[in-house]
Amino acid sequence: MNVAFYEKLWMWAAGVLIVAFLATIAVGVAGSALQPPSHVETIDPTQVFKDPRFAHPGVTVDANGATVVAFGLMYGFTPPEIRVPAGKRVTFRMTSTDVTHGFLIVGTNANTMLVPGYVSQFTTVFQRPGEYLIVCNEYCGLGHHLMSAKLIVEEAQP
Ligand SMILES: [Cu+2]
Repeated sequence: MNVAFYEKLWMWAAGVLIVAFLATIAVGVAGSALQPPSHVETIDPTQVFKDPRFAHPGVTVDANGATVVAFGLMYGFTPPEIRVPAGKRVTFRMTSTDVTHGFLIVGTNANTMLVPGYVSQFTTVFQRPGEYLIVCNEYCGLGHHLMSAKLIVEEAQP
């Protein structure tokens, strides 16, 4: 079979691009710990306040790390201030009571959507103590720009 030089060149170029695109996924997963959601958990968005999983929003700390239970609603996060220990595994469990919101902790790799009807969960570790801004990064309505919260990463007790 006779394949023209330029056709071969473009086929190789396309092959190299495919490998490059797959490599960016591999680098994202291995290097930056970017992962798709690990599980699917549903919730009735009209019953979030009554649901036992979200009845007590806040932080629970135990020997393995911390669990944060929170939800987004127009136009804020509950709780508005979250305190977690530095250097420990922190699992966030969140949902929305109304429309789709975003949950981005600025300057970290913590970033998820809060979709009504679903529980968003991810685990991360905050190494640097300090104060971090949490913003909604999914346009959710007229008060979207007001929707923020605070994450305080506290130095681990010696
Ligand atoms: Cu929002």
